[in-house]
Amino acid sequence: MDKRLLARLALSEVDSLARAVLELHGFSREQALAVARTMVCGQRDECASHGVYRLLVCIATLKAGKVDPRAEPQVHDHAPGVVRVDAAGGFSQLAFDRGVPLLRRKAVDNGVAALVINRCVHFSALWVEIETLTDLGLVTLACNPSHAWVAPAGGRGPVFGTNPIAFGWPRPGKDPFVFDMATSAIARGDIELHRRAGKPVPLGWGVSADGEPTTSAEAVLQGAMLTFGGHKGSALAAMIELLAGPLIGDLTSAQSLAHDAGAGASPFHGELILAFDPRRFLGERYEHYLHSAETLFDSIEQQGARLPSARRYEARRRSLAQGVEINDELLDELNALLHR
Ligand code: NDP
Ligand code: PYC
Repeated sequence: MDKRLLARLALSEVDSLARAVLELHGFSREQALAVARTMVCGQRDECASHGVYRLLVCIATLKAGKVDPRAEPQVHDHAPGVVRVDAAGGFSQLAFDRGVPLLRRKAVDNGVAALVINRCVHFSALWVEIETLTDLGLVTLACNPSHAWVAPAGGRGPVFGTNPIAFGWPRPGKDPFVFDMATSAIARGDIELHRRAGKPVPLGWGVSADGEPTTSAEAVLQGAMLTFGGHKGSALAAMIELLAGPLIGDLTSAQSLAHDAGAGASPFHGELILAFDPRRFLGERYEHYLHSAETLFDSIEQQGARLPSARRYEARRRSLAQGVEINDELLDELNALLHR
């Protein structure tokens, strides 16, 4: 059992802490706001691997000289259905925020549109972006590579990133249907958290550097992670490398790791976000087919199965009412970042 002490903080306190650390270390106000928001959302929804723990990673990435804290993303109207945002070496969040208005216009005009983010440093959970777009009534799909940490099915050496893929479906009057998953058995952030807590990982998350199954978090971090679902996760991971790498003129996970050159910073690559406007697809049939979707969700829940993100939404309601817990050790490390 984890015996560490937990401190309870209001979400506003977590946000102030994250922004203060980022601004103190030289992030522009806009960058700090956008980056802090993702972490606070992660902590709020009890997604510890992408919560405020990531502040440590952000500052380590900055100190390694691998992110521009004052980057000004540039939005380009690339094609009738494509918005391209050059993140200019900054974190992905502000680039995403800057691209959303044009993406929305294009999706509404065309039915479908793509937002391509190039040259971003990336660490966030994708559902934060997905929910921004489902809130606008758009069906959304997003994916990106990371660093080459994951072995292909049948292999034993890292080729793929942890390559998340996320999908969102707006449900008027209800929380959206959202799934967001790494194509590795688990996000690398979770293995890092196991290592920090001195806890073993389940078999199946990864192999040691000599390709042997292991429950040691450290050995997996030094060796290779495994894909989820064997060859199926492996194929999806390869697809994400292609869609959010060469297709958008950006780096694969192997190239991102080479760019890192041992610095241990967050990955540097691109991201692809697709947005579909169901009203443009369906016209007068919109209400009818939205109802079909609700029938699908009902038939899942009526069996006692839960929808993806249901855990998150419950955590969110709890956190909004009661604040969030952060273990003392992490809180001390975060507070230490307030003294440069
Ligand atoms: P999980 O395996 O914990 O969850 C994946 C998805 O499955 C979630 O939507 C989750 O919903 C859902 N889910 C889990 N259990 C069930 C269940 N029993 N029934 C129905 N749905 C379920 O997450 P991962 O470890 O794969 O990924 C964690 C996060 O890491 C993601 O947000 C991802 O974006 C992020 N990530 C980011 C990367 C990056 O490069 N930026 C790289 C890799 C990961 P719920 O949350 O409600 O449990
Ligand atoms: O947890 O795998 C991960 C991850 C990679 C980049 C950001 N998160």
